[in-house]
Amino acid sequence: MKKDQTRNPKKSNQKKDIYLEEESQKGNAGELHQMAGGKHPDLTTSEGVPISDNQNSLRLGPTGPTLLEDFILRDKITHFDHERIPERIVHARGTGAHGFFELTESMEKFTKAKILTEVGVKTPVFARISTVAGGAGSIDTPRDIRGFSVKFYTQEGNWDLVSNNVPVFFIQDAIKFPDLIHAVKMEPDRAFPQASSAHDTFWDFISLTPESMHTIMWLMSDRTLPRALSMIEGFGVHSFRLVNEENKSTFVKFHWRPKLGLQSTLWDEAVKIAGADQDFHRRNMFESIEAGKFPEWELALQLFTQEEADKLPFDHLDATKLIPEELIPLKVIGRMVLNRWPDNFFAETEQVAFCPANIIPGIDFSNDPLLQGRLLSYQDTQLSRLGTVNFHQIPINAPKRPVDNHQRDGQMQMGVPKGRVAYEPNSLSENSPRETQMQGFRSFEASETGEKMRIRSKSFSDHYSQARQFYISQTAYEQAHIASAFVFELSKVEHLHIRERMVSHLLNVDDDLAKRVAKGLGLDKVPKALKAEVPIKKLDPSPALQIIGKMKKTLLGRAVGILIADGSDPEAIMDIKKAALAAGADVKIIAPKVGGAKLADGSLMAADGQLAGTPSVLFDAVAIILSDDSSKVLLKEGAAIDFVRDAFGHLKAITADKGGQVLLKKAGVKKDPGILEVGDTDAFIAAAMTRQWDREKSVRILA
Ligand code: HDE
Repeated sequence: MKKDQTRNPKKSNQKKDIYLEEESQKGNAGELHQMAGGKHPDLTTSEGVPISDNQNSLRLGPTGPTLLEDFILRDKITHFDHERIPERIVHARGTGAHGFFELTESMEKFTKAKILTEVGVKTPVFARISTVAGGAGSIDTPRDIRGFSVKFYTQEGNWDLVSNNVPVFFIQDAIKFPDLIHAVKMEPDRAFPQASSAHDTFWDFISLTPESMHTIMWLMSDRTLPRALSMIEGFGVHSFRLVNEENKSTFVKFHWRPKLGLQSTLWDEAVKIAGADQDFHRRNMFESIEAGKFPEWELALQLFTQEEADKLPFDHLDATKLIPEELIPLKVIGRMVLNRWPDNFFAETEQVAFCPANIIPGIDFSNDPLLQGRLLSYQDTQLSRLGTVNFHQIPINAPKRPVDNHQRDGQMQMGVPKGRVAYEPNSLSENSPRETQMQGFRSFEASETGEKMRIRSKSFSDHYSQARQFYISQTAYEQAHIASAFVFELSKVEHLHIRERMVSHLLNVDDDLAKRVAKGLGLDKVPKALKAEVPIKKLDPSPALQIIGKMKKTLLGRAVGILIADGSDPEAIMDIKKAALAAGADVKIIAPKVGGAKLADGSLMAADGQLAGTPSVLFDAVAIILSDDSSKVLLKEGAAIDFVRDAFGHLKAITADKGGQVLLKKAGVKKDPGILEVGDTDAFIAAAMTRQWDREKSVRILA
């Protein structure tokens, strides 16, 4: 309540008392209003007419029919009926926040874009992070690529960097996009599965599309199971151009790198989080921003010339390829901080309209055929989603520099242009807008020749070398997760020939991977490798492609859960809580009752969550502090046993006192470096900063 008042600091209404007097005629609604308290502005219709009764429609006598003339009812219901707009065809589920971008190193040598040359200037941004396949109301944690869009409101107009959390894409030509999306979305005859790639149509399409093999490796990796939105990387995918004052162009790939480090969940954990908290990522972003722990990323560039591009062992214009950091290093040039939650989800996060074609002087496109198709698609989709050519006037989309041109009218026109002149050139107006030859946007002058044809470049033909490179770059733990993800997804595929065809592709990626998947699928015999279009290269491993290698040993942005009950030891609780808070973690107390627990010293400790609704999947490490009596009671509580068993199964650090050990025993927890006794707090905090990867082979059979 308090927060809402600070967010909506509107002046109070003097006529409130008359309103409240009449409330008495409305049954207990009037009483409830008085209980709600506060000073409120007039409630009005959309036309601004004050409303006297918002509880009852106009009817003929107390039990008579409702009257058609009730314009107040019709205004309210009609508006409600039209509240939804079409959700995005892809990336419908998203979470957005405001913030700023700050340049730390000038890129003047490469670009004239002010946002990339003026060090220290803070440019406002709005970022939206999304899943791809599910609808707007779907869960936050499916196995899926995450979209990562940023709108920079620069002094030279809006620049949109519309990225994903993996650096490559499934297809090489935009014309295949509708097929890809139709294949992954719920199957049209049965309308399921929602937000899942584990079904026949997806793998049918993929197994017939060799160019998707590299991205499929990323999709099956833990990259698509992020721990938090603030722990993902972002990649612009395509090569773009930076263009400097001398009109010299340098190719660029954009990367976002999370300050909290990269981190993912395990598959079993992600599945259980979906049950515990469908809004796990959205809630985490909201709570981090409310707590002043602002998500932050570095912006880094890979810069290269045409000559350097010519020496790469693949075509950089092919969106199924990445440039390993080991070949072209990343240059960190700035940071983005998200520090303000939107005031209204619909007005901002839902209505924001990103478009890769929104670029500014000093930035330009490359010929990547996927990017070229995107330049058309986003504008077009906004027209159907937002319904009018004037969507750029919606506050979240409006540039923060003046907009002036001769475009006029259209549905939902909000501006009131003055004057007689709406064309150019003209001699009737002295202050109508004119082109600015020098500062205005000029496309990079690239010379292009060629035959007009529907053709794919031969330089795009290698579909397996980088897929193989990705796989061999991973740690053994991550390789096992990838193999198991293939087994899980393909086991949901009903058609045997699709499963077999996928294994035939995997033989071109890595023999061992293919055999593990074949075994996991129970295939009688391993099918033959499909014929690759061009010889597969033995590229060197790139450790930068791992997640485990990029995790940071930190508790910042992470959470520790402490399970307590009546009789728990207050000192043990406070010792762990203090140490975890000092390390930067959030700490939550979980108890069998939300009202809290009466501790050994007789004090009442409030709970942040009730045991059944706050499972350990919501935390990165847990402590179990229980009296002997409470532990006996909790031995009969499945939620308590699962709390411990899942923390163990998800490779988390666990500390427990004598009472807690009783639960550990019942849950089958075996001693390892991540299982600690209460009192050894430093060791617990150190173990909480990572996962016990070696434990995994003892808790599940991976492919
Ligand atoms: Fe998108 N994509 N896309 N995409 N995309 C959309 O635009 C499209 C691609 C990405 O938070 C749509 O506003 C085509 C690559 C993000 O609002 C649509 C192709 C990358 C978002 C569209 C691609 C992306 C979208 C749907 C193949 C990473 C969410 C709603 C040529 C670099 C934006 C909308 C937000 C959204 C088309 C491929 C990222 C239909 C045709 C590659 C992050 O226009």
